[in-house]
Formats: sequence, C-alpha cells, structure tokens
Amino acid sequence: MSGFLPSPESPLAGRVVAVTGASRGIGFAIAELLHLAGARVIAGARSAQHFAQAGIVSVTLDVCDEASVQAFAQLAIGSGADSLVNNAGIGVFGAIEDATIDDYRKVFDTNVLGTLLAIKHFIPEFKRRHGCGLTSRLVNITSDVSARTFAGGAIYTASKHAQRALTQTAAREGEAFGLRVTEVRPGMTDTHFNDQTPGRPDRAAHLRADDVAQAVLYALSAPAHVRVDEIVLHPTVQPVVF
Ligand code: NJP
Repeated sequence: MSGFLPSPESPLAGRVVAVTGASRGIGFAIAELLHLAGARVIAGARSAQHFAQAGIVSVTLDVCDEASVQAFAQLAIGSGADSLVNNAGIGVFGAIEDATIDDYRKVFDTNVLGTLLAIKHFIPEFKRRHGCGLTSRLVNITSDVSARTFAGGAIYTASKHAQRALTQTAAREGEAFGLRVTEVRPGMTDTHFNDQTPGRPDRAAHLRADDVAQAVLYALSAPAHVRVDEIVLHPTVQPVVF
C-alpha cells in the first residue's frame, strides 16, 4: 500500500497546527481534539491565560492587530507549524437600519481582516515548506451563511461571504505552492457565540463544538491525494437550504 496512511489513534502525530480563537467554543474544541489526535497545537486568543492546558501552547493573540498576528505566526512557525486553522470570529445581528459603523468595523476587522492577516503571515512559511517538498494546510471556519443570508444578518453574513472569498482566493493562489485549503461551514452551534451560554436546553439540538472539530480533523488528516474544498454541517433541526 502506498501513500500517506495516518495511524487511526494518532492521525496527526508529528504535525503542528496553529488555531486562532481557541479560548472557548469551536476553537477550544478544535485545539483539544487536534491535541488528542497527536498534533502539537499553538492556540491563540485575546484571553490566552484562561485556556492554558497540558500539551497546548496558549498564546495571546488579537487577530485585528497585525503585530499580534505576526508574533503568533512567528511563534507557530518557529514551532514547526504545517497548518493554520482560522477560527476566531464574532457576530453582531440586527436590522440594517440599526447598523452602526462601530459594529461593522468590529465584525469585519475580526472576521475578514483577521483571516486575511493570519493567512498573509503564514504564506511565506507555506511556500518555504513547498520548496522542501512538504505540504501545508489551511482551514477557515466560516459559516453556513458564507453563501446565503437572512434578515438581521447583514453585517455578519457580509463578513462571512468575504471570508469565503478570501478562502477561495487562498486556495487558488495556494495551488502554486501545494497549499490544501478547506472551508468549514458550521450552522447553529452551541457555544458562547453572540454572548450565549452553552448548554441551554433550547439549544440542545444544535451542533456541538466537537462536531465542527471533527470536520477540521478530517480536513487536516485527509490523505495527500485528497483535497477537501468545503465541509458544510447543520444540526438536523435547521431546515435544509441550498
Ligand atoms: O464562538 P465563541 P464560536 N482575536 O464566541 C475568539 C463561527 N460560527 O466558537 O479573544 C483573537 O464561543 C474568542 O476568544 P477571545 C464563528 O463566526 C459559529 O461559536 O479570548 N481571537 C473565542 O475563543 C467563528 O468564526 C456559529 O475573546 C478572537 C472565539 O474567537 C467560529 O465559528 C455558527 C478575537 C469565539 O468563540 C467560532 O465561533 C456559524 C480576536 N480579535 C459560524 N475575537 C455558532 N456558534 O452558531 C474573538 O455559522 N476571538
């Protein structure tokens, strides 16, 4: 048998993955699962001190601040990072007539600029790795609304459409240096998102952060001949929409 065959117990053994927005919710679940799968995880968020745990390197990171992103990338690259998971994201919801410039800037700075900056500062390393015959992977956690919208979702869904555009552009540019790019698009997930408290009974049927983490693990551990362009996940309580 030829090709890359990861061990089922430790499919990411020897891998080093940088994850943004990892202090809680989906990002935290991703960091934990990748660590369990054998990866060394470099995890960033603004409140890094709250999620330090054995085996995961917790770093203070504000994706809206280029110096902070650059420092995060340098640390991750210095640790041997082969993959980046852009997960940090926020949402503000409301009618267009109530939208404020402040809300717009907060959401776009985090979801769009943050993703752009992180990709930008890892690409030189991904190119260097390609020159050494190594592949690199990028996973962007966007949203099921990166390709549709809903009333009350103008700022958030516009930011997620933009994040999808960045993801697809990175995939096209990355073809030249062997970068595997995956967009993971979760639907309603029971996290702290939008100032919620996870575990409420009315959200029991939503996706769990772990469901999304499993999709990321699949994308990062797929065999070398497989390109996972996109994974869309919905809880079954969400109506089917294409
Ligand atoms: O949200 P939450 P999720 N720099 O609030 C971090 C997408 N999504 O896990 O910085 C760096 O529990 C923040 O940490 P901190 C969503 O758009 C979700 O649900 O310490 N990190 C925390 O760790 C987002 O892209 C749903 O405050 C920053 C994390 O981000 C991703 O899933 C549905 C940061 C947010 O954790 C994860 O969201 C959907 C910054 N400037 C898409 N700002 C859903 N939950 O229903 C925030 O379609 N963070």
